[in-house]
Order: sequence, then structure tokens, then C-alpha cells
Amino acid sequence: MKTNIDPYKDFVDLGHRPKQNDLVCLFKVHPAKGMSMENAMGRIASESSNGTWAELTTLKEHIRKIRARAFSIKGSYVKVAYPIELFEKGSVPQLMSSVAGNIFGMKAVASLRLEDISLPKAYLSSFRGPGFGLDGVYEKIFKMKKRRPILVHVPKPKVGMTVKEHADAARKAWLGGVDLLKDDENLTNQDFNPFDARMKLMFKYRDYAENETGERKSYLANITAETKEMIRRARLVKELGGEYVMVDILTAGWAAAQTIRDECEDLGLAIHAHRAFHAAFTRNADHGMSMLLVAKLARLIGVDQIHIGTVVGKLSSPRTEVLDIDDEIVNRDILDHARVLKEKWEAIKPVVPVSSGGLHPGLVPYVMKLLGPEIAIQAGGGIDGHPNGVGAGAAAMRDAVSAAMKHESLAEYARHSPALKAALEYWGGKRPI
Ligand code: CAP
Ligand code: MG
Repeated sequence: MKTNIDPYKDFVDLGHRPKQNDLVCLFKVHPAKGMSMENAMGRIASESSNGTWAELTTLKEHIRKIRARAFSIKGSYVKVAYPIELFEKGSVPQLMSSVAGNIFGMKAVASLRLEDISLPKAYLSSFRGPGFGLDGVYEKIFKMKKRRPILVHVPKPKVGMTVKEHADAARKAWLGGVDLLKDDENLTNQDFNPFDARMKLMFKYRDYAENETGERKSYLANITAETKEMIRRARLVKELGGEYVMVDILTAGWAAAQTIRDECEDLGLAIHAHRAFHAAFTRNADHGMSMLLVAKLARLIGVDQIHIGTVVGKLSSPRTEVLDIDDEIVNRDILDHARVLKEKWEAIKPVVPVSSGGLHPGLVPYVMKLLGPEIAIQAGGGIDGHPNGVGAGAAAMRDAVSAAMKHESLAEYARHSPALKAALEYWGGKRPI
């Protein structure tokens, strides 16, 4: 029996007000040629909830009741409210299949970008959030009284070094002043550098560096793999005395990230989220999904650290985007503003913002002024490219952090730091591309 309900118009209601438990999505929409905004909105709300192109004989009132409603248009920005019943709690894959699924390919839109999702408490509370979070990382892992940026080194070349070469670079960087050593995103378990052998030597050298310096040192072991293997690798890291794992959360996938979050709850390990692949769908300002939302979902699942950009480094990360992500992952009460929806994070802990990609000592003050001292600053080439080698590179980065903490200029501080002086002479304030 036909219902005589228009399959698309039924999903637009400009007088609708979202209910307390609704999820609200903010989309940037450019309708296809010849398609009105209202018609495009109806199609987006329909396909991302419980509609399709045809008038359905199977549609009943209880089903219609939980349809999405596009309820606001402001220029290219459209808001859609989704009743919570549409979603499986505690599942980011299901959320993504709904509101970030088929709709990007609809002929009704020339382009479509999912900017943000406002999550009600009833949905938010079905996730754990970070186990450590920002305070846990500072207090439990680093036991730092006065918080300064956590300094991270990513040995370069990214891949190709043997276990011994990699661990030697790590040891020099730790001794030079780096807190955390991080595998690169594409270094996992290759023949030239097998995972298990790397772990054994890295933790041995880590312990040595801790003894030598009297400082806490830690290691971000890249466990990215097929999910069962990731779990095995996380267990090995724990067994060898690690505090963290690193996961390429987007190439591994949302489900894998959730699985690892659960495993790390049992193991008591923190999670560093690398965002490799994000720019494939976040970089186009008119199409795809925002990096802000990637970071928000990562906080929801419960990573403890995530990459957010540098503004001045080698990878594209616009200033407003970096600042908005920083706000979203660090604060508890996010206010509605351009392209960002309000959120109350309730009991979900803040995440450590990670600034990385093309950084060297000369850029440290900019990053610290932008994001403050409670961040992780990473450098690969900015340490291994130092003219006097890895140890000097690490010392120069550490001294740049110390200078910025004391609000002293780098040039001034370099008078007592030959390593920093050499770095400044070599790179100055260069912004790599
Ligand atoms: C940095 C890095 C990081 C990127 C990630 C790299 O190395 O290790 O993976 O910074 O970027 O391989 O590029 P360099 P983002 O210090 O040598 O640039 O944080 O933007 O995701
Ligand atoms: Mg890298």
C-alpha cells in the first residue's frame, strides 16, 4: 500500500527543533546543477537515515517517526537532526556508515562535506574515551610537575634502517633530551626491521637512557597491522615494559581503533593516534569530512594523543583548523561557532594535541605560542637533519622548548647552547614545504 509520502520531502522540516537526544550533523552542501538546496537536503537526510529514492510500501509510522530531519539552511551549511534510535551505541563504524556513508556519492550533490556532529550525552556515554588522557600522560607516564611540551623524535629515514640503526638513533635522541621516541607511520614489521626484535632492543635502550639521564623516557611502538596481530603486538609492548602503543587509526580503521582501545584498557597502555590518510578526505574544503570530526571521534573512542597539525610545517593544516581541533580535544565544553557544533564532553577526558611535520628548533616558539605548553612536539628531519647529528638535533629541540618555556628568544638562549646555535644557523625560521 502506497503512503503518498514524498520519499525526499518528508526528510525536510525547517520548523523542526532537534530533541535532546538527537545527534545533529553540520554539512556543507553544494547541490548538483538544477537541484534546489531543499531537494538536496532531503536526499542527504533520507539516504543517511532510513529513506531511499522510492515511495515504499514497507514504510510504517514507527519507522517514519525515527527519520532524520534537515532543519536549518544557512548559505551552504545545512543541519540535520537524527534521532538516537537510528544508531548503535558504542560503534563509530555504524555512525560513519550512516552519516558519512552513501551520501557523498549522491548525484543530487556536486559536493558534500561533513563538518561536525553534535553528540548527546546518551550517545557519548556509550564510549570510554581516553584511559589516560592529557593529565594521565603527564602525571602517570612522565611524572612531570611543571608541564612543558613532550618532545618526540621520529627517526628518519622513515623506513629502511635495521633494528640496530633505528635503536642507535633512538638512544642518541633520548640521551640528547627527547622524551618519547616514535616509530614512523609506515614502519611496522618489515624484513629489514622486524617488530619483535625492534621492541626488544628499543626497550633495552630506553631503560639505559632513563638510567643515564634520570628522566622518564618512553616509546611509541607502531603496532599498526591486521587487528589480531595488533593485539599481539600491544601485549608484547606491555610485556617489555612499554607505556604506549601507536596506531595509524585511519588506515587501520575505526573498528580496529575501538578494538585496540579496549585491549589497552586491560593492558593499561596509552594510545598515540597517527592520522596518516586523513588528508585524502579532509583537505578539500568542499568535500569529504573535517579533520576536526576525525579528532572528535578519536577522543570519543579514547586515544590519548592525536596529530592536529603545525600551521608552519610541511603538511597542510590551516591555523583556524588547528585551533578548532585543539579546543575540541582539550576542553570539556565546546561552544557553537563557525563550522563547529557545541559539545559537552562530560566525563570523557582531554587528549594530548600532537604537532608534527616539518618542525625544527626555529619553529618551536610559534607552535608553543599557538597551542601552549601542554602538547607533544615531534621532529624527524628537524633532529636527524641537524648538521652535527642526532644527539645535537635532540639537544637543539629540547633547548628550543626550554627557551620558549622561559619566554626567552632562541637567539638569546643559543648563546649557551651550541646545538641550538648550529640549528638556527642552518635552518633559521625556514617553513618547509
Ligand atoms: C614527521 C612525520 C609525521 C608527520 C605527520 C612524517 O616527520 O613523522 O608522520 O608529521 O603529519 O613522517 O612526516 P618530519 P601530521 O618531522 O621529518 O617532518 O601530524 O600532519 O599528521
Ligand atoms: Mg611520520
